[in-house]
Amino acid sequence: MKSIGILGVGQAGGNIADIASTMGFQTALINTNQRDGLANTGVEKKYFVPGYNGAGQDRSIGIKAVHDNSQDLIDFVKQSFRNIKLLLVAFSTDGGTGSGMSPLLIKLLLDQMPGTNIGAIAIVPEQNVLAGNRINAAECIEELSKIQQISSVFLVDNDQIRKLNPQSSKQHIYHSANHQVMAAINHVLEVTQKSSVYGNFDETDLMRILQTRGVTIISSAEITDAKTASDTCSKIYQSLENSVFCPIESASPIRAGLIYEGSENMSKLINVPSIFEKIGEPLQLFEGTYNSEWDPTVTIILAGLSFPTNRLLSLEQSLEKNKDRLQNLMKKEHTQKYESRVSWSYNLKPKKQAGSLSNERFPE
Ligand SMILES: Nc1nc2c(ncn2[C@@H]2O[C@H](COP(=O)(O)OP(=O)(O)OP(=O)(O)O)[C@@H](O)[C@H]2O)c(=O)[nH]1
Ligand SMILES: [Mg+2]
Repeated sequence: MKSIGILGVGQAGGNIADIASTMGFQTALINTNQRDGLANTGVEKKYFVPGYNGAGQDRSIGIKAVHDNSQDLIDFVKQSFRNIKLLLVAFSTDGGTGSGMSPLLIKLLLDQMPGTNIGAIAIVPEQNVLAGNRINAAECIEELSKIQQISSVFLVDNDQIRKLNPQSSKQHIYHSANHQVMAAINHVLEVTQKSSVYGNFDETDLMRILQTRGVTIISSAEITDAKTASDTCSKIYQSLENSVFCPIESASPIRAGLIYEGSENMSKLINVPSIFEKIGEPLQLFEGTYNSEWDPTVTIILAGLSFPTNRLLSLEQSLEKNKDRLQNLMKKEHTQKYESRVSWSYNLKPKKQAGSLSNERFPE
């Protein structure tokens, strides 16, 4: 049984939980919309919030759904996962259900499941989403970043997939992002089950890293073509740049993991100080070295990173730029009306037909 559980909230969260099920993770999902959740056939345990039919991108509906059903939600989560060391709550930050429910739900679960570490897999939307989605994402990420006891937050960046495949369909971007994040987490968890005489990276090491509060990123670099230690460093940086996660912006991991799988010969090209020269030396580093005949690969886990201000600023900037127009749009919803230029003609209608609905425009 894997020691990490995946709880999907909302449609994107359910899709991630679905993929996690195929990899053997314990999974469950929560949604306000039954139809969305039922499509995730790989996930057996499902909770549909009674009386709701989606949140229509309105975070306050997601928040209310948690407030009104908190005990049932907590019971559902407790019953759904057995002996896990880390629960990752997966959701998109820019819809209504996952974005509204998840930060509050994580806070409740941290209170009610004291022995379990709880982190998040939060999806950051593409650049081309509209204002309402950007507002949701900004609010959700701010709330998430303020949770005191939270473990790793993985920020899955849909834009990263778009960057590498500009012509892709939305479905392809979503599927690819979901698959890559779960494959990355699955890979580091599976490494902890292998044994090595050279240096084991065990489950305690992994949990120590993933318990760290802040943003976490995992990436793997294949180093077959590397000739020097500096080539290896470049390949690692490149893999961090192109991973499914928001790229790192500031050199400040608190804890890190470095896993090498490959031939002994190639392992000579790994120079730890030079790898961390640019990234910044962490407080603790957990290493694992595994001999294998596969292509030599270096996997790096960086935890305790800061939230990527520039990436999030790029989401917020267009709101800032259009502030007046957006405020006017909001005002318009309540003030707009149509004034006919032929209102003088209303008096021409015969009085009798006005019936009981006659109003001041049609005085008796
Ligand atoms: N990576 C990824 N992103 C997704 C997926 N599905 C939706 N998204 C993203 O999530 C946003 C929509 O969020 P949903 O998860 O559908 O929203 P929800 O939580 O179900 O909330 P409501 O539909 O408003 O009730 C989109 O704008 C995308 O950014 C997915 O499967 N994978
Ligand atoms: Mg939905």
